[in-house]
Amino acid sequence: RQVTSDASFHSVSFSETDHPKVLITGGLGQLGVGLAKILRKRFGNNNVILSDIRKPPSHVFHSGPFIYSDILDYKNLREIVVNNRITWLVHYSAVLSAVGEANVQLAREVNITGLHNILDIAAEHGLRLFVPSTIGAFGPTSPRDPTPDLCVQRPRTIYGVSKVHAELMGEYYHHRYGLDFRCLRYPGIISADSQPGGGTTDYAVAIFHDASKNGKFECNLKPGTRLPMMYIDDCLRATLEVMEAPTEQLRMRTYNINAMSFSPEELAAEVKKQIPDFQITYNIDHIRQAIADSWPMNFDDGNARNDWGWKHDYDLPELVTTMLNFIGSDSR
Ligand code: AKB
Repeated sequence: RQVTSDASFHSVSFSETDHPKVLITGGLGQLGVGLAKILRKRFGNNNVILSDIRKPPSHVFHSGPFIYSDILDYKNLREIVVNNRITWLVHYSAVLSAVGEANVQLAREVNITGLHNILDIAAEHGLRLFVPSTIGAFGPTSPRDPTPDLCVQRPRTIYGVSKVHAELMGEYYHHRYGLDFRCLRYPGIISADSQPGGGTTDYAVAIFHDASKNGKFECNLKPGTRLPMMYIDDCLRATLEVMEAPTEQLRMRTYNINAMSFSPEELAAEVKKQIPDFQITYNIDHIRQAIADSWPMNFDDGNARNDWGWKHDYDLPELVTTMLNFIGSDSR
């Protein structure tokens, strides 16, 4: 706060430092545009900058600040942080699980080298840094039902390895340099108006589009493959909440968050309640199946609930109703 005064009265006006100035990397992925929307509502349109290396669609370009930023280009990143007086950085650039297995070099570059740039810039400029981790940071030797925050983490994907690396590096920078690092392990995120790209949980988004358009869906995971999942609104709210949480509430710097767990056959049964003719068939993608079989089935997020009050709004029935309504109204 800045206290301003003139001859006749004292008034308190809010300086720009009352609101964080946020940069979101990887802003054109599944989550960036949605996060920008809720952060802009809270902190003002001009205080939230979306960035990516791709050209934004016109509705994104016209809805608020957008800039080119390549996380592999340290100088470019530093220039953006300095010129825009950034105070919070949300680091959404990442190559996801299935695409990572098809292109290990790219995943290593973006998810590990890119993260090093982000950590150094954030530490150098005193930023509050959010980096998402994932259920994919666990592996076949982790307890899978449920998976607690602290347990064996030996993932078998480059995506998972890079995310364990991000968790450990962020926590190391926090302890060593005082970096305000905050990290949530997301489950599979389900969204209607943005597409995931190259993940193992993507089927749980595609099913709604195909069910709504064609009344059928070919699933690339086996019927009984149970994975933790969350509706995007819960995920974005959790992200804002952990970013705003007072430091003293954060007993840890990396938390599991969860909403529900289901398998393709359970999801299909719920869709069928609203589209009775809906048919699901299975054509297994063996790479994705092996990944899913090594991931948590249920996710224990008790620490997030106790420490900073995490609570999800959407269970499976609300998720299905919301998704089908959204997609249905969009195509009408
Ligand atoms: C993926 O499937 O790779 C992601 C994730 C769960 O991190 N959606």
